[in-house]
Amino acid sequence: MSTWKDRRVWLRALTWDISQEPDTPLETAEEELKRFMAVYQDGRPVVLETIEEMGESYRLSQEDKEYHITGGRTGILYGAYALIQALLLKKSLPEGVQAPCYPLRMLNSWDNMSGEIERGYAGRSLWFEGDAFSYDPARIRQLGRMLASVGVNVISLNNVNVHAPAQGLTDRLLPETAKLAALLRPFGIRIMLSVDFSLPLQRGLDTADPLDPRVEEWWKQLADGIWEKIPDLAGFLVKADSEHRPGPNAYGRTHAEGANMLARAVAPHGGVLVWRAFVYNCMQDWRDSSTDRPCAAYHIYHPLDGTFEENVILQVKYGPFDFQVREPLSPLFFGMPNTRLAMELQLAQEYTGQQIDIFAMPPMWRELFDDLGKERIRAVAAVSNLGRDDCWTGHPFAALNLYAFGRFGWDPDTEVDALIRDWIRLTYDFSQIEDEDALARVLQESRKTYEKYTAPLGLCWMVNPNNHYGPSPYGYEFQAWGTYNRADRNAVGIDRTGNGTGYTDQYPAPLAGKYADTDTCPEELLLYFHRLPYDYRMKDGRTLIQRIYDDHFEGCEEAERMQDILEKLPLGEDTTEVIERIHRQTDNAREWRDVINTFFHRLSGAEDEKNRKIYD
Ligand code: GCV
Repeated sequence: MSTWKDRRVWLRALTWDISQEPDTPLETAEEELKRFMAVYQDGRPVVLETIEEMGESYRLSQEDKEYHITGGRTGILYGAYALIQALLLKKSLPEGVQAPCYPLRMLNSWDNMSGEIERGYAGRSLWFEGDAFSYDPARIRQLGRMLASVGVNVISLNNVNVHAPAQGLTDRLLPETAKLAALLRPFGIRIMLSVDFSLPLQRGLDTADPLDPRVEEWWKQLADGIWEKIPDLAGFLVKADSEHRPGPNAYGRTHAEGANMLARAVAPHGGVLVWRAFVYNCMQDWRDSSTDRPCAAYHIYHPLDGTFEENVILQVKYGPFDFQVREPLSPLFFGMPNTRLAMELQLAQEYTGQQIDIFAMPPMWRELFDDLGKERIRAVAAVSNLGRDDCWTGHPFAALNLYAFGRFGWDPDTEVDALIRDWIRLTYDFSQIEDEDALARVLQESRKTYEKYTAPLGLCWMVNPNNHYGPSPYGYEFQAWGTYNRADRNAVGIDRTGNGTGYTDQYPAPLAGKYADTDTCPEELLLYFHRLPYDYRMKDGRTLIQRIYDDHFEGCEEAERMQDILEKLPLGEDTTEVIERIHRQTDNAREWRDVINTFFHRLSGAEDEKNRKIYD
């Protein structure tokens, strides 16, 4: 028996332990359907037919007396979960062949082997503790179900900041790494490992120079050994020359030279080399206003477009800063047409409420994908929000973000309201449609609310340094991280147009112009791109400072209204957790409102037109 409480997460009818230890996705599909149909009882058997060439795709059909699933090796399992969800949601079966938009749909865990998770808000690691593997296999299979049921197909196990103990995953602990991979394999999930670029140095070589043939040979041998034990390992994930991690720059080599050397080592095994583009100067002098962090990645990578090996994937965070509440798409998505790109999202709510405050991400992703156009990327990745807590995601509602990530990876045209409602219906037993409507509205609006009471208009970074929760308007202002608002008594923001840091010029023509002009720049991003005086007139005639005050008062009121709504909802076993967290959220919202409003009031001296309470 497992010791954790079996919370339904979203497939509420699938509450059994998957104790049969299936060997293949087909066996998993058979087992899940057998059990589900015993509960569902519509009397129709399910006929499964595997057609290897269909890969991850599937087709569902319903005959008079039976259901049919035709699919490839993993497609058959995706088909099984799709059938179960359609029946649970009382939806008609999808027509025609269903295939994922992106072949790689990756979850990145930032788990340290100590058991701590960097930026983890749902308890400790699901598989590491005390510098060793430590897990309940039944829970790992539940994880497999959860991910496979929405089509996630790769999970990286260890933090991209590879600390010393995790280096053992590729040698001393390799047999155990392989065991965990075997547990996830029947769910069509392949594992990936984060590796340290300087690993050859730790293991006896005197260099990690990517152009030294000994280094390339060393990585080849390492890869051969790993793939011998884990033949379907998805690949390596690398954070190099980023926030003090080692990388090719130490040897005067480019990121392409570094990534390509590793890519050649993993290529014979069909592996990919995922190279993160999160590179900037984290030792900046705040006095230096000519260096602008959002410009950094484009400067480094744009000239390298077209020079990466076929199996390199450049993983780019959605915005050029770092998972802020609102950012424009990174210009790299438009400036690397000859490079395979992955868009990196962050389910872990580092800057978005830490799984205490509600922040449903699908509305934000809808905007990102609409701006992006789905063809510009080849893969999606998301930093995991999972942990050992009973409900997996800290806040029970945060499970929506993982569910939605899988759905977007499969189909980036996913419609948000329908998706949110599917998740609600798979998770809660509401008998009144009003309750579903109320929760759907809370989730839909949650990001706007959070944005209003924290740092609206693209301001970013007014968080407490280090832990990134709660307000601190000058917290990062005199630091080395390159994240400044430069608020003074007259104005706030940074001019990132051609007259300023030139950042807007990194975008292609229509976008560059749109962002550079205050008239056409989306208001939500105004202070991301522009430095403006407090008496600047917004489109609706309000002054900028009034808009800042209004947003903070409104955001806080909205959070308080959310609390009233949630207190009346029949959330079953999630009630205590949700109520406890919404109280913390409203406290947080009040703190943000008062700190930010007071900050700008003191600087600008401008009074609130509505005479609400702003502290001196
Ligand atoms: C894993 C931000 C986070 C770090 C994280 C880093 C990254 O800076 O605060 O915790 O490190 O992003 O994405 O590599």
